[in-house]
Amino acid sequence: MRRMLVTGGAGFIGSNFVHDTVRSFPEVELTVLDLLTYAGSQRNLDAVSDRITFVHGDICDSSLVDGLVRDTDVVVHFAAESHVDNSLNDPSPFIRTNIVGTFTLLEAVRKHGVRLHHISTDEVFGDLPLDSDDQFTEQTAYDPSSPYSASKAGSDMLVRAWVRSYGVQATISNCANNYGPYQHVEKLIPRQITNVLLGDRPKLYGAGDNVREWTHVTDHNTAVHRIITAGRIGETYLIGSGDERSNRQIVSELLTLMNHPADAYDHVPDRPGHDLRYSNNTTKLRTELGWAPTYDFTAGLRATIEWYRENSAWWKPAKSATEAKYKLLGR
Ligand code: NAD
Ligand code: TDX
Repeated sequence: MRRMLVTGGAGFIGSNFVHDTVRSFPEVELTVLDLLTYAGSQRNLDAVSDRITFVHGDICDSSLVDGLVRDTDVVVHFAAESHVDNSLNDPSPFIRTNIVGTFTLLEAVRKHGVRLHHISTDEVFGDLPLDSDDQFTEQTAYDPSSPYSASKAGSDMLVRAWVRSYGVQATISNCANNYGPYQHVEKLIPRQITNVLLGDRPKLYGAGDNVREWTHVTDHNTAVHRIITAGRIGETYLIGSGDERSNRQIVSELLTLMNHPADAYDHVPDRPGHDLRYSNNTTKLRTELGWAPTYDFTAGLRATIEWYRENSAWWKPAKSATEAKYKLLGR
């Protein structure tokens, strides 16, 4: 698999994946296809611009996608509308990009016999009770809550159907919440770090009891590389670190790391349909493919805070528009 097409490679996880691939697999010829929506920036790829081919375009553009897929050995599909709050506000781009875009890629890989790895989320399974040790597994029934997770569930179902009916060579991974450099300031951790850096207070939805499992983006991408090289075709793999925290714990921890009182946050109205808890059982990935996360959460959070402190020129242009959107939503 010498030639790799990465969709959504100018976004958060995709750009980290491109950086990691250039570093760890220098023999791979990388092409990035990205529409550069509000969530993507070519600047995220500045450090590797001489090592990749960048194509500005839409995964729903079937002739563009067909030509790119024809000339590749593997497609790693990150491109998506990724933010739950945006999907609640306006679901239409989620249906288009996440469902029609994935369909467009599937038709191209089917035609050209190209391997596909589809990046998905644990949100397709719905949520787990707060006061339990329950976990999602690869067998958990899909039960999405938001337009975002429903559109991702739809895309996963298309991939499964194309594997079964057309013999497409595809794998799927469902990861829990990621954190790390280059994450858009709309997401929980960057939003609160940048609020504190600007002298504003973190904003917790509702009581802040909802629990997420936090995986460093590099650990996620290491798992993706393992699946591309050693995963079994047609299989789904769950990815997650095991580091579960309530949103209140996250915000308190980052306030403490930034030398502020641990309770210097505000409560804001809750997200409609807010999933309570996510937790992935990663036994399959660990035992079959020998993957294990390497990041300690507190060390990873500290490094992420430093990254945002040192890269204000990267996030400041998006910050005021993002907060204006939240203001309209009352959050
Ligand atoms: P992101 O929003 O940061 O980046 C998405 C990228 O896709 C952007 O560069 C954007 O320009 C591009 N894009 C959007 N629509 C496009 C289109 N029609 N054609 C081409 N490119 C388009 O997202 P992210 O957080 O990096 O998530 C990447 C993938 O990982 C998504 O599929 C998401 O569902 C999944 N995921 C994310 C997380 C997380 O915590 N962020 C966790 C699990 C899974
Ligand atoms: O300001 C905030 N305050 C707050 O309490 C924001 C932005 C979020 N939250 C809460 C909502 C969630 O319980 O924090 C939690 C995390 O929120 P997000 O960062 O919006 O992530 P989430 O909705 O959990 O989804 C993320 O993980 C799964 C990604 O955005 C998805 O793309 C991925 O599939």
